[in-house]
Amino acid sequence: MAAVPPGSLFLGFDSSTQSLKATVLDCNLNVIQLDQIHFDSDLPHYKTKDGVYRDPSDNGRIVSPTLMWIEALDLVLQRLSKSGLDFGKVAALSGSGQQHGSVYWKNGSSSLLSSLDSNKPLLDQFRNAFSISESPIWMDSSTTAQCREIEQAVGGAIELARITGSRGYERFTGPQIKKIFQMQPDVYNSTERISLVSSFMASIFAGKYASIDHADGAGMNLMDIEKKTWSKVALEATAPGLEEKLGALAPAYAVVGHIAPYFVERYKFSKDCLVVHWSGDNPNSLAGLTLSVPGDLGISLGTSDTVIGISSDPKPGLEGHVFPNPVDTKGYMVMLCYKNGSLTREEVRNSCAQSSWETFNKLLEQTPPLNGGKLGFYYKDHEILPPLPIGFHRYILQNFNGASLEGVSEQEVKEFDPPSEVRAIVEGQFLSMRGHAERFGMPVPPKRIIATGGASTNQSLLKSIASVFGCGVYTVQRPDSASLGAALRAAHGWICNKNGSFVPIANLYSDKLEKSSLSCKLSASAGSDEVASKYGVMMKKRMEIEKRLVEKLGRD
Ligand code: XUL
Repeated sequence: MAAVPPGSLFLGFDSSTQSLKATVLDCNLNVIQLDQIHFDSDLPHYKTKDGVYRDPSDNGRIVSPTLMWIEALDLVLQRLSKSGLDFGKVAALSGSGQQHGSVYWKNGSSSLLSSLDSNKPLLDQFRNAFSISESPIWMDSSTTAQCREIEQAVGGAIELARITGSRGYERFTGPQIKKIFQMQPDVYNSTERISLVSSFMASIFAGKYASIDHADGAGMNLMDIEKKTWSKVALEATAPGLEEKLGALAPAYAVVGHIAPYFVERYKFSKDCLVVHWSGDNPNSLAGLTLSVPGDLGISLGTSDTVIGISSDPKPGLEGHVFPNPVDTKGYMVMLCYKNGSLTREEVRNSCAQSSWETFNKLLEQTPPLNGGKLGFYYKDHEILPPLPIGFHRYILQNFNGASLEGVSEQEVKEFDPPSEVRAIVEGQFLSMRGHAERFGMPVPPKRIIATGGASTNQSLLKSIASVFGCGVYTVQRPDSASLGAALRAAHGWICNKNGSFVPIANLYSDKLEKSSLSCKLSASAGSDEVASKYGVMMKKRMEIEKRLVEKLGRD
């Protein structure tokens, strides 16, 4: 295996919903520098709220300004440079993008990409590069009709899941493209290339269109997950002439090319610096958490909450998603995704805990596990899993003792007292994860859970996960596993490239995991088996109520 030259650095980015982060790893895989641009506060002129625009005139339409991501890129590089990073030492860079979001390059933009003027900021040069200035993102839920049309055209929801790893989902890029093709055919026709957020950012660094990688490509309802090629039937069901606009797919560990002269001249990168394909945030987190054992579950608590695991024989169905593993040639990752994550916890914190996490945690700790049978469903935004509209629903279970559901009935109530409300949202979110993970065939109980994402620094939340799932909860040193994973993947891509063929990622860290920034530690010990078993009973009731809510209120 090629050795990394001493002193080399690897740079990873995470272009997420609310921010652009950067993580720098040294050749011993230790984080030596971090920076972050927060869209709302660092780039206030875009007037985003939580990094997005919610369009009140179009039910469920949620977008972000594409140029904001470009301006953030110049800004984060300036900050890294000011804090002393020697870009000349970066051997390779890669990144993570919020999954599913898409960028529409106007006809003629490829020549623009390859001829950037290093005397000018990126923003000035890309102002006219896009046929759509507001990128649809993963929070969008305005494409239910397109999802059903695509499912029908390929032979049903199950068939679409069998081919592409997921049934039709509103936020997935295929339905988003279909909506644009149907509503704005001129815009579609004036688009020469469609990128995901991940391949869009990689394209800027490489100065040419970068491929969509297999892992993020699986989040589009367009890729055949077994063959790792575009699925003809899904393409045809979506829009004409689409394959040409998407370009070829590539493995996440492959190299796009050398960094563009713009960055060599403006930021003093070495011209040998490699740009490794970017991928989605969840695939990058899988890499950053070094998830490699089928009994491990990753839980990411961020703008979205996700549950991720690995599998060699996944069974795509009507729930959950299957993506190729970004750091393996054969395996897959399985995932559940919730739209109501941190922003919804924050809303309950603001209404019940004086906008303070400290108070929120106190209220959580002062209430007993199982919350005296109180169960809540909290959707500040249209939820993905289950597919329910905005709304809060609260129930009290009568005659609930945790042993069985015999004689247990539920009574709907309008509100809970603040401490119960806090416990109800937390337990509700984790019970839903446990219930759906079990139904999707993920390991329950898991051998261990590795938690990540901004809210994984909250010890009270970690304790609740441990007691709902009945297993130990581990954390890595840094909660931002997506940008850490991207930096690690940059190193992986560099090694694969120098080696001339794929190298298992574990070869990079097998002898130094404990001493590197990738090591994880036990943060909350497993709760008691008795409590976990009672949660199991409560979870069954929750799944029953959820089914009824979906029948009554759900999309589809
Ligand atoms: C995954 C999903 C979210 C976004 C958040 O399917 O929609 O987790 O990737 O950035």
